[in-house]
Amino acid sequence: MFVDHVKIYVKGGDGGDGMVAFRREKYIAYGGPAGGDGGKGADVVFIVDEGLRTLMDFRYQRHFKAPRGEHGGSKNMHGKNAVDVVVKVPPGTIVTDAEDGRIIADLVEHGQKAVIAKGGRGGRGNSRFATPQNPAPELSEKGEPGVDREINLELKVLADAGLVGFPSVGKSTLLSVVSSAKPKIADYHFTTLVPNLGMVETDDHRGFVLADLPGLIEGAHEGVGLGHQFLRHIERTRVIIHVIDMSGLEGRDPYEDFLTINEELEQYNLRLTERPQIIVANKMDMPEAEEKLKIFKEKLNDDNALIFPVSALTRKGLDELLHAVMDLLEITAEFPMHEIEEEDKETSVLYKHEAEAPDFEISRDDDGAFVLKGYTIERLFVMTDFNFDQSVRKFSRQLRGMGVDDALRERGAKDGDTVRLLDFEFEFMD
Ligand SMILES: Nc1nc2c(ncn2[C@@H]2O[C@H](COP(=O)(O)OP(=O)(O)OP(=O)(O)O)[C@@H](O)[C@H]2O)c(=O)[nH]1
Ligand SMILES: [Mg+2]
Repeated sequence: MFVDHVKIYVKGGDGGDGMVAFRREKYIAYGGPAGGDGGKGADVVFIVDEGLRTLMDFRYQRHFKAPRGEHGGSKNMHGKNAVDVVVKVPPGTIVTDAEDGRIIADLVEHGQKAVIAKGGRGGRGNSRFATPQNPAPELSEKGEPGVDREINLELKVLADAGLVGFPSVGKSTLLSVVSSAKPKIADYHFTTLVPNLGMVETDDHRGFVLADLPGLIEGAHEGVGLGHQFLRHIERTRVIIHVIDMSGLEGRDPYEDFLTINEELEQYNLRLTERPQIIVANKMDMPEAEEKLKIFKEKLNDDNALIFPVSALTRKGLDELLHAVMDLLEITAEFPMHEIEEEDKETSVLYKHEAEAPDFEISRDDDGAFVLKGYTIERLFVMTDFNFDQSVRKFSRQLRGMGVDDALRERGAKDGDTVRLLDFEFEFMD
């Protein structure tokens, strides 16, 4: 089964909690703080494995949760960092955020890696909060929650050249005779339902990857036939091989076919028509083909067009065709698909929460309570250990520093009003 689209859920591991502990030593009445930091939560990491060809495995496993870091211990013991969860994906996998469609990673080469859901850092133990004013703090942080999100995986086959044309013109037959691929071949339309890939080796030992696509018909861009859905697989191809049935056996005019398919490629707005095209006049073994080819060339009236008369059945003309494709590939630059910005490339992962969102937002509940929301403020909240007064005091200082108090006052909050944050409620104090 060819699975080229799937939505999954990923979550980085939470960081381990920091600890509150004190040294206990003989003859020392009050030992200093000795609570260790929590370990880092694991990342969910994707790695390209060229042995994979589809996203089928994701059909059965759609949740990937990385383990949390170990909690910090006494005697300043640092909690262990959790081991990353590594997930294999096929080359050509594009990862986007399911919420806003933004590209998280574009995984192309074998061994290429990207962190898809970052684990949280460990909370700091009380040793780290010691100051001359507060040498024995009863205060520690909980671990930072790992990033979680829904993502879409999309597979785009990585072919150098793609076969396009009407159904039954012989695209699959062509692929089957120039590579070891074994696509289904039959004399009815839409035999090919999903793309097939083949590795082609020319007799002078050059090679390229060739994709055979389901046939196109007029109106494909409006969803007629199999529609455009598979054209995205040739977005990355550098050369388009346009196959035309020159036998005229199905009663269509080869030149009209040529125009129709090009119009469909044009309608699919990924600049497919800007790529070099090689025209394959197939089924030249048939009686009417020579005459039809002559008429085709007259109508086309383009001396620069690359036209190769072949017969996929008798294999005539194939070497010349393959050499021409190879020559063209060698001088055609890769087609840039989407410009991932330079700075993004470096990490290949975006943390939009951290990057863009405001620290907090205020709204009102039906009962008049003020509600605080936002990634930064919620993270601060979940990292606070409310069992310790000092932690609670630190939390309220941090809120004040963020401008929460002022903002609440501006929204009309009065002494004693209720303020909500996640599942926590407190009174506003002016
Ligand atoms: N006479 C002749 N018949 C051919 C040639 N190439 C392919 N055919 C026949 O044309 C029919 C369709 O071939 P396919 O390779 O399945 O065509 P396709 O373009 O892949 O068709 P779809 O997958 O339906 O889009 C089959 O019956 C083939 O045997 C050729 O060079 N000469
Ligand atoms: Mg086919």
